Amino acid sequence: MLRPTHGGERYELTSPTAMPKADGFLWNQSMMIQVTCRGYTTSQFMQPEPAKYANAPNLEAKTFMQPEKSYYSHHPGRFVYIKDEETGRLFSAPYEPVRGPVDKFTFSVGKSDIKWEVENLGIRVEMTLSLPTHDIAELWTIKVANVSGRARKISVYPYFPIGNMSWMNQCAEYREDLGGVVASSVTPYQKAEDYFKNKFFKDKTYFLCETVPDSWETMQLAFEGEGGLHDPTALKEPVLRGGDARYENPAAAVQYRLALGVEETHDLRFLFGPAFDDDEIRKMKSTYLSQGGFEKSMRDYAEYIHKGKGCLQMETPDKDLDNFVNHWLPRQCYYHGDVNRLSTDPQTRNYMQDNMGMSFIKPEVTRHAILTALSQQEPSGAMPDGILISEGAELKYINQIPHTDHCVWLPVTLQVYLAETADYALLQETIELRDGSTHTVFDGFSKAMNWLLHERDERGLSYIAQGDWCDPMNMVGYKGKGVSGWLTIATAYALNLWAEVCSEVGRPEPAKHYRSRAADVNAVANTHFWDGSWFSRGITDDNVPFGVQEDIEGRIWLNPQTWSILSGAASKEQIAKIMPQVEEQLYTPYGVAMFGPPYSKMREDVGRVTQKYPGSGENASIYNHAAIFYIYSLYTIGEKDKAYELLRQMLPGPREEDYIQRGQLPVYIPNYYRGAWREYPRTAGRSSQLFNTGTMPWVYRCFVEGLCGLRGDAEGLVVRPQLPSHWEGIRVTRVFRGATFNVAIRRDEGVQEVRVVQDGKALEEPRVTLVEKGRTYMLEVTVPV
Ligand code: CEZ
Repeated sequence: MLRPTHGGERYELTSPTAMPKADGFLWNQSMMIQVTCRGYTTSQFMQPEPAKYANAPNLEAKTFMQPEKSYYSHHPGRFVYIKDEETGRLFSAPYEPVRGPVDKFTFSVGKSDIKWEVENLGIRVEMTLSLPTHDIAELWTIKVANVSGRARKISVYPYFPIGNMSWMNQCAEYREDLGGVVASSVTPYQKAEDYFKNKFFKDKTYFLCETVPDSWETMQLAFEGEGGLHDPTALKEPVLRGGDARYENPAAAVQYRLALGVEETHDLRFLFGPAFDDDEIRKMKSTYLSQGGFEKSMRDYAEYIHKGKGCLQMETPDKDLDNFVNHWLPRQCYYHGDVNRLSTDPQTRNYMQDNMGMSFIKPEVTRHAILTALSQQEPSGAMPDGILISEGAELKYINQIPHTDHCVWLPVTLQVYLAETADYALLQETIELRDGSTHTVFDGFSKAMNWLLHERDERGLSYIAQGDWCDPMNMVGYKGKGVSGWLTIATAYALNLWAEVCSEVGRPEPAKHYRSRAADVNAVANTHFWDGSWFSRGITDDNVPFGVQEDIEGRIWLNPQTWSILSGAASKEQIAKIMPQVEEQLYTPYGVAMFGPPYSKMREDVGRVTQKYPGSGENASIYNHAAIFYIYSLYTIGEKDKAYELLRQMLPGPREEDYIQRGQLPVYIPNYYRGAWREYPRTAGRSSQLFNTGTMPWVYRCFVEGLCGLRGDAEGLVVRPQLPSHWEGIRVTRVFRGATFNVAIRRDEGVQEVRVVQDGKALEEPRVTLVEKGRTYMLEVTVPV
């Protein structure tokens, strides 16, 4: 039903019904598209805010990308109907809208294209979707083949609904001069000043045909008629009516009447996308809409995607895991770091972490992001809720709600960047702030740390305001008093990380200062948050501790435990108490839950998080971002088996039941899998299908630094692998500071500690120093059993 193919370059699913929401996504710096195996599609482009060129048939609310999207029969999608002209029988590819059984089905997700192969009624349809590298458009190839062994007469009808473009103005017609359907609209607005903003919007949607069709229809209702989408009325006639749409929902439907000999094939190419005017449409057509244009574009795009291949390839006994790490993990990290989730004002914590992942792919991007973020720091040292990354951008949605954790992510990101690059010169760069004043990166970091220290109550606990890492935890501290257990502990961690950098750059005084402040913070965290067997999540405005033994819901939260391991707030003895509690209360067959038990109703002193559906979103799902923090912390204390076990659960499969339960291909990690495993086992494990998540850089980090143990420091590459104990050995190729390391790691009963032989010579300590750019190193590593 599901398998990797082409050496792991693709994943194929051979059923359209087993995992109906299974999907793939493509992106470039101006757009993204997510398509399901059945042909439903969500696409958007930036102008500069996200906009659509294929819409739902009703008025859609504008929002950010949501988890667990529902698809319905009229959902936007890209479809092809095939009609047997001799019998009148119909089917559609990929599967919707006809939904009839098909003889053969393959949905094949590649890194730079998505394909389907569908066979029915003796006709094979191959559909391929690709994107340009820079422009906004979809490149579609539709190939039909007669595999029935006799001559056939068929009609091929691509059907690309355009939906409700605007309540002010929308229409469509077939344009012979341009060679396709062009729908036009006016983005609705009311304020006069918006007219000037919207004036240059790409308000047209075009569907261009390389081969002139025999007929067309541009009005959705006329196409569908009374028959419904599974049996459209227009397809009953020999040809489409050639109608226009006048303030009616547009659709692009065209017909090709083909006579196909035995084994004969026919290739069709289409271009679908938004444009400002006819000139732009003409330009897109001449650039792309030809066999040569498609081939060139697909080569360029594949090259662009290939630039995100990352710094780690591994060969382990776990082939499915290798496949993910070698192919799909860097791709998803690259997506986040390269386009910042296609947002103009990414949340500061997301911006930092998405760019932290770029350290493993294109570290210069991380560097740039650190500088950009710091240039928006406030004079107080506070970081804003979002970072504005395009002209005219404004803080929207969640970025209008005050969250107090943003400064924490600065040293977290810096640590990964420095480990990868040792670029300590970054700290001496001068930053110009919004008010025109300047300071160095070093000072910016210190101010951010001072701000974290300042924003604490008389007990020394960090205020939460209307949220910390947990966005919807908005009512713990909205009256100004509530404090976050996690943030207090995370502050200690951030201070320690920063202290470490201070020492590395020869600044012992601040190093000492921040280290001792971190110790103070850890101490107060212990006084106020240690609840006997775990750390609580916080104390509300009304001085009520929560995430404690007495709580029936929201009793134990993962983040404070994780970060207490990282910050040093938890002693060895405490960790020994915490871990069994996490296992008992939070482990599920699909990974570790973010907290438990789920809230079943609003808790007004915790907030919106308690109103999410139990087991979904932040309400006690297996929220992978929180899970990966925990896994990372396990690697920092050498818990390699537990870390591996949880890391493995982050991926769907490899058992078939697991794939079906999660409903997702292992080509990305979603932001969550449903939790509430005890309460609602039927839905537990189900993927959110949302590929936007801060999880990815940490997953990368867990493989690089944890499992493979190949982390950089100021002098070179430290070797400290942490293989799960049932593995004999692995092979790794690690690209690091321009050099390539071919590493063979194996277990050996004879060694007490990690030993490294570099190009035949035993090293005194497990670290390669003076790494030379361009050189290839061979390392033989033995690790104790
Ligand atoms: O958003 C994510 C945020 O992008 O939720 C994380 C947070 O750390 C990330 O920065 C945990 O709260 O209800 C909400 O507002 C939610 O917070 C969501 O928007 C959530 C989405 O699932 C998007 O990924």
